[in-house]
Amino acid sequence: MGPPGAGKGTQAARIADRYGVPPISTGDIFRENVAAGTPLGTLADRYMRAGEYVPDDVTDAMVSDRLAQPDCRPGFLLDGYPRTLQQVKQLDAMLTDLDVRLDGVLVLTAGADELVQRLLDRARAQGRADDTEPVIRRRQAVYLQETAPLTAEYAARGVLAEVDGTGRVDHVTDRIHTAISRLRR
Ligand code: B4P
Repeated sequence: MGPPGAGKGTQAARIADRYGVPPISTGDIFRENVAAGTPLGTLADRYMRAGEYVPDDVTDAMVSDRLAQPDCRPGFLLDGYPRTLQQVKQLDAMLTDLDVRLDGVLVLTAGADELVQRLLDRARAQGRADDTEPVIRRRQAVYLQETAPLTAEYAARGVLAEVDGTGRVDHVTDRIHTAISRLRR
């Protein structure tokens, strides 16, 4: 978890590689569907361009299908899911069905202005449709309202680790490995 631009996608690829599990990014799956012009992509594109979350029922069904695939059997790393309380409930149900335990939840943190700058830099490099300043500010507001409160839920379960997402990418990765070692103890 973490606000837009905190480094979720960047770090998820590295961590998943280290543990030999697939990184499952809801944002990436939506963008793949947009690029392929599927009905799911057409729907998701509307929300993403506005900086809003894609509706829970659509997102939950997509994640459920993905987790049922054989490459997820040894475990998986979720990037950007769950983002709402409803998604937390649905994920709990999916994990129960799969007989899988949630090992931990990592939250990457960084200041709002640094995050906007990162995303504007990415806009220049990659031209993502939702990386314009007004949409970035909206994504930050949605995160604060919908997703930030989930950390209290996971902290109460004793599975949460907050990780400083600022500084060099390698240093953030090192901090994440330390946090994972603590969670596994
Ligand atoms: P995401 O794709 O998850 O987009 P994001 O929040 O911006 O995270 P991302 O992974 O791209 O950014 P990262 O921090 O890695 O979601 C996009 C949209 O999809 C959402 O707004 C929503 O509409 C929809 N969606 C996704 N999941 C959903 C769900 N569960 N429910 C409903 N809707 C959902 O990287 C940002 C930039 O920072 C990169 O350019 C990177 O190079 C840079 N960076 C990373 N680490 C850095 C560091 N340490 N220093 C400097 N730069 C760094």
